Amino acid sequence: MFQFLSLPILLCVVTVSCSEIKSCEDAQKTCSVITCGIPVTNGTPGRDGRDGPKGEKGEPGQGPRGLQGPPGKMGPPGIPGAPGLTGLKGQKGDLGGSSVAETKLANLEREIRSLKSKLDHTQKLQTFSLGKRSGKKLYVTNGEKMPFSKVKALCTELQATVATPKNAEENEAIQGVAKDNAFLGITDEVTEGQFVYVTGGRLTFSNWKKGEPNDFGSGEDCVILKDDGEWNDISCSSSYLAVCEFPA
Ligand code: FUC
Ligand code: CA
Ligand code: CA
Repeated sequence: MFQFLSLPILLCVVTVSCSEIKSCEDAQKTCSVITCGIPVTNGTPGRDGRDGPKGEKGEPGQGPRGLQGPPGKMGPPGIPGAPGLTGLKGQKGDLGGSSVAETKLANLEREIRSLKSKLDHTQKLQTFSLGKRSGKKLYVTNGEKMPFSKVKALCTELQATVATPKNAEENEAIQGVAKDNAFLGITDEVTEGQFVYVTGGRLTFSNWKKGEPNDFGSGEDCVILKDDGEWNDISCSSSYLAVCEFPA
């Protein structure tokens, strides 16, 4: 809506659309077709013209600020920045400010590391000196002869079992270790004539000499590996070589 102009300024009627209405002279400069006339008397005001075009955005108002809207959606991640500068050198540690318990613990830990290292070296040396082969059982003898009960006790003490060949290769390995007749971990003490492993289970391999086992004399419930590799049942109270077996 615009205001009407009063005399002596000429009335102005815009007959073709014009961006803005000022005085008649101004209107003539800017509008395509302008008709001007000299008014005689003030007539009755005309009807309101049509709404003009939307004005430019105004300055921010003076009133109280509205409430802050909710946060917008998170934008995409930015490009990673360049690495930061190297930090400053840290402070020097305290000079032996440890407690008595901490010192003892540190000494014990050092001792454990040392013992582990020595044990590892000893085990390697033993494996080498006994000719231990990877994946193969290890047979060890102290060269002493004793009754079967003593052999069992000795091997148990060593966390081992009495040498027990489960195939020809193992039979030969024990033969190589024992330079004389040696007890095997096999007996028929529980059921006469039924030889079993002392660790449990029926035999899966045997190498009896011809005519053996014969349970000779007052009875023979233990087994020896002879120097030729063959087996004979023999009295458990007789003394023969002790050979212990360690797992593969
Ligand atoms: C054979 C063997 C016996 C014993 C005897 C002297 O009869 O079977 O075990 O060794 O000889
Ligand atoms: Ca027997
Ligand atoms: Ca016999």
